[in-house]
This record gives sequence, C-alpha cells and structure tokens, in this order.
Amino acid sequence: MTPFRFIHTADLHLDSKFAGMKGLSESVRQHLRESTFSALRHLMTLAVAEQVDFILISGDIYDAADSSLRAHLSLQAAFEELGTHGIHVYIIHGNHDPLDGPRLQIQNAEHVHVFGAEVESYIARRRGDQQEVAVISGISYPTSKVTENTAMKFLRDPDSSLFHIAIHHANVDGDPAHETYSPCTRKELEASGYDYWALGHIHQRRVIQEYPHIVYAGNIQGRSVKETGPKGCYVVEVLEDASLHMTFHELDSVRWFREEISIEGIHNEDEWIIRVEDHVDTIRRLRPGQMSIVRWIITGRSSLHRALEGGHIADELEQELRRREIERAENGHFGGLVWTESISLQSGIEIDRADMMREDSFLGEMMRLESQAEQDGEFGNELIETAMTQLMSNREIRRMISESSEQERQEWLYRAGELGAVLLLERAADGGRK
Ligand SMILES: [Mn+2]
Repeated sequence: MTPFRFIHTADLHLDSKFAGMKGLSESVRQHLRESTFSALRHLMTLAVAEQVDFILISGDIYDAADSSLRAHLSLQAAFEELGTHGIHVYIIHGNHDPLDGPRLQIQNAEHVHVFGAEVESYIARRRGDQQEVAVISGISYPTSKVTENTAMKFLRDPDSSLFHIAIHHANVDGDPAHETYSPCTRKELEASGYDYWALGHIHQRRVIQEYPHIVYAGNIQGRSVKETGPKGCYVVEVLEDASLHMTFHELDSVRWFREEISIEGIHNEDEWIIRVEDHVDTIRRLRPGQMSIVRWIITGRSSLHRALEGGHIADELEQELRRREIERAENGHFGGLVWTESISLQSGIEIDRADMMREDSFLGEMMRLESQAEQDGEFGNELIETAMTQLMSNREIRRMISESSEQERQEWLYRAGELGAVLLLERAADGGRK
C-alpha cells in the first residue's frame, strides 16, 4: 500500500457565540468569540507543518445554518492557503450547517470537495507524486434533522484495493448526550468494508475501535463546561503495511475545566478564599499562554458549608475573581486568563449521612429518598417532576428542566437534600429537641 497521511477533524462550529456565558466584559467576550477562529488557524498551520495529503472535515463546520460572513470568509481564506500547498479538503455538512441552510456556498475549487445529499466518492491522491491512495466517500445533511440510518448507503467497491474512508456525521450506538441523527451501530460500520470511518457529531473525541478504525475526532474548540479538556484533531498516517498511526494534536485556544475544591478541614471563609485563589493560580501556571474557563465545584463536608449555603460569599468571590480577570484583559493579558464560569456548591454539612439515613425521622426519610433517587435515575426524574409540578407552569423553568442533563438533575437533588438537612437540623436545634 502506498503510504500517505491525512488530518481528520470535525465540528469546527465556526463563530460560536458562547451566548450562555455570564458576567463577561466586552474584551473577554471578544477574546472568547475569537477562539473558534484561532483553532481554525492552528488547524491550517498543523496541516502545512505535518505535510498531510488531505484534510477530512466531518460536518458542523459552521455553528449556525445562517453562518456569519466572517466564518465564511475565514474558511475560504484557510482553504485557499491549503490550495497553495496542494492539500485537498473533503467536507460534509452536519445538522448545524445542513445543505438547505441559508449560508453562503463553499466555493468548489479544484482541491475543495463538498459532498452532497447522496453518498459520493472521490479518489484521493498523494501530494507529491499524485499516486492514487484512497477512496473517500461522504454524505451531507440535506436538512438539519436526519433520522434515517444513512450509514447503510455507504457501499465499498469490492474490486478496489485502495484504502477506503467514509466521512459521516452520525450518532453511533445512540449516545444519549447528543441528538440521535443518522443513527447507526458500531457493528454496521465494522461490517461495511471501509477502513476508516471519519466521524463527526459527538464532540468528545474517541477511537471506538481499530481495524477498521471508527473514530470521532471531537470538536477543535470546547464550547461549554460540558466540553472540558484538550480539543483538537487527529493526524493519521497510513503505512506501507496498511497499519495506522494516529496522533492527537491540540488546537484549542480557550480550554474548559471542571475543578473540584474540597472544604474538608476548612472552617472559616478566609481560608476558603485562599484555597480557591490557590487553585486559580495553579490553572494559570498550567496554561500560561491561553485562556482557561473553570467551573469550581465545591465538595466535601465541614462547618463552613452553612456559611457558604446561607450567605453571599460564594457569589461575591465569583464576582471578585471575574473582576480581576477583566482587569488583566483590559491590560491586554489574555494569556493565562482564568475565567470563573461559576462556583457550584456541592459541599455538605458535617453530618454522617449513613447514620442519618438509618434515623427514624423526617430527615432520615428524606435522605433515604434522595439516596434512592441517586441510584435509580427514573425514580429521580419522577421525584423531580413531582417536586416541580407547580413550577412547570413557567415556560422558562420548563425549558431549563427539559434541557438539563442527567448530571445536572443529580446535582439539584443533592443540593436539595443538603439544604433540607441544614434547615431541618437548624429547626431541631431551635426548638424540636428542647
Ligand atoms: Mn457538532
């Protein structure tokens, strides 16, 4: 087999708006809005440095169907640059940028191949000697909702000995965290005869299996606290003996973190503030050249919990931490910026939960219910639904609940349990036991 190399990337979501972010100053917001474009520039630099023969983009190039002019022009400029290096680009559109959207058409230059609404195939060549190296098949979303299993439309040519690549924007094995568009199974892809499934749609990168390779490249820039950790693309080398060598390359310029800080052993507010500040500095040292966004998750049990739960200190610290970073940004220091997305209280009072759960009391009963809900998701959902019946008449609250993740609902339950315990214990201390 003739050796060659390519980049597999997906879900660029160019010009993402980061609309849900609170408390940003104009300059920090601007910097954040730049991040998807920076990641695109990093991708281009990498393609040239790695001398790849071609790039595959597995859908959701634009964040919105009516892509901005800026997103469109950036992409055109990037592709033109690739052209000057003889690097071809193979693109499909996904649910965020379907073919029927009002966006501007990507110009079909000689080295830019945009797949249509039915499976099409191209023969890819090696850059230098123009040897044929691979057959690349792909299909774009005609509309934003594709509920049919379009993977079944990919048919490998049985007579061709070339390496076969399928580019697809799909949900393999029904990942519940993403819309089940183009649903298909790992087994179906494995049986298809293709050598490499270059997948997009799921933003968490993952090599589902090897030989044949079924791979999600993940997105190139995290877009929310649900997308933590390094984001980038794969450089894939196909060697003479048909073995594959894959290397992940970071491309993101803003990185998301969920960082746990325990209040264990801390009993006053000043100590706690110092502990949080220390964590901020740690992240800053970790990422001196880039911006980081962090959700601080306060865990553990100590007497400090009542102060955190009852007062404004967490809110005030959140604002103070943001104010400091805004000041850094005003002075032009975006490298090492550590933005506090939020401080999430998941700490608890100093109680022995196990003890309390055995108690024959209202509190004990509440703890048992909460614990049961933690273990049984369906029961938990029912509990939340019952508890929220009155609130459900509010449209905004209905929307929040329907869009919440399993993890968020678990966190609400836990918080509710802790808050209930604080209130009940206070009542007991005030009168009940006298
Ligand atoms: Mn996407």
